[in-house]
Amino acid sequence: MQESTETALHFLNFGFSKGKSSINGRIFRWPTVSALTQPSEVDNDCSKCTDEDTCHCSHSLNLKTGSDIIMVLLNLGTGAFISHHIHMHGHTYKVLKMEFPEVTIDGNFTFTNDIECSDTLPNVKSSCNNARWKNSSWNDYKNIPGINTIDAVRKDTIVVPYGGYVIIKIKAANPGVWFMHCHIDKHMVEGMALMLNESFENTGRFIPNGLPTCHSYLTEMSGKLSASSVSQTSSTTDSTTYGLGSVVGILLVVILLLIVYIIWKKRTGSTTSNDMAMHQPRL
Ligand SMILES: [Cu+2]
Repeated sequence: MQESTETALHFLNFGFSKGKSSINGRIFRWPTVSALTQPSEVDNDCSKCTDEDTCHCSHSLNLKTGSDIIMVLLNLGTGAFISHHIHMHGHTYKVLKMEFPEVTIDGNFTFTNDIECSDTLPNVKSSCNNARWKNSSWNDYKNIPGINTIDAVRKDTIVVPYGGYVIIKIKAANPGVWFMHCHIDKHMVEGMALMLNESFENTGRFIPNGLPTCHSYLTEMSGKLSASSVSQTSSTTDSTTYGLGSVVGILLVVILLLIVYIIWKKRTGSTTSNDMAMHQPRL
C-alpha cells in the first residue's frame, strides 16, 4: 500500500443551505447500490452545486491512503439554525479544537469570526458552501491558536455548535467507504450526510472474488426465467408432438380395422353367393 504524507484540509458546513439539510449545500442522495463494491454506479458528481446554491448528489470526499485529514466542521451562514451532532463511521477522530459563538446573557449570539464564507458576501448572507480560514496561515493547523496537538480527546460524535466550529483530525488508514452524518435522523435522511472514500485506490483488494453485486439477482432470475421458458416451450412442443402421434396412430389402427372388415365382408358375401349358386335347384 502506497501511503501519502500529505495533510488535506476540508471545510464542511452542516446546516440548511437554502432551507435544505445539507453539507456545503450538497443534499446527500442515497446510492442505490453498494458504494464500496460498485462505485462506478454511484452518482457522486456534485458539480452542479455552487458556492451559494444547493444540489442533490452522493456527496463524497476522496481521502488518500495514509494522509492526515483535518476537517473543520462548521455551523455558519444562512443555513445555521441549531447545533448538529456529527458522527463518523470507521474512525474515532481527535478533537483538536472547539470554537463556540459568544452568547450574551440576553441570548444574543455572535458567530465566530475565524471563518470566511464568501469572497463577496458577509458570512450572515452567504450559504457558506465554500469556506476557508480568514487567516490563511491557519491552513497549517499547527498555527491555529488554541489547537491541541498533544492530548486531544478522541470521539466519534461531536456537537458542532450553532455559530461555531470544531476541528478534527483522522489518518486515512482504514480503507473503505465510511458514512459521516448528522445524528439527528431527520437531518441525516434529508441529506446532511456524506461518504468518505478512504484509501479508495486500495479497497478493491478486500472484495472477495464472486461476491454477489446489487441487482445481480435480476440477471440470475432472467437466466432462470429464460431457462424456464425454454423448458416450458420444449415440453409444450413435446406434448404437442406426442398428442399428434397418438391421434395419427389411432387413425391408422381404425383405417386398418376398416380395411380388414371390408375384405372380410367381401369374402363372406362371395362365399354366400357361391353357396347359393351351388344349391340352386336344376330345372
Ligand atoms: Cu443536524
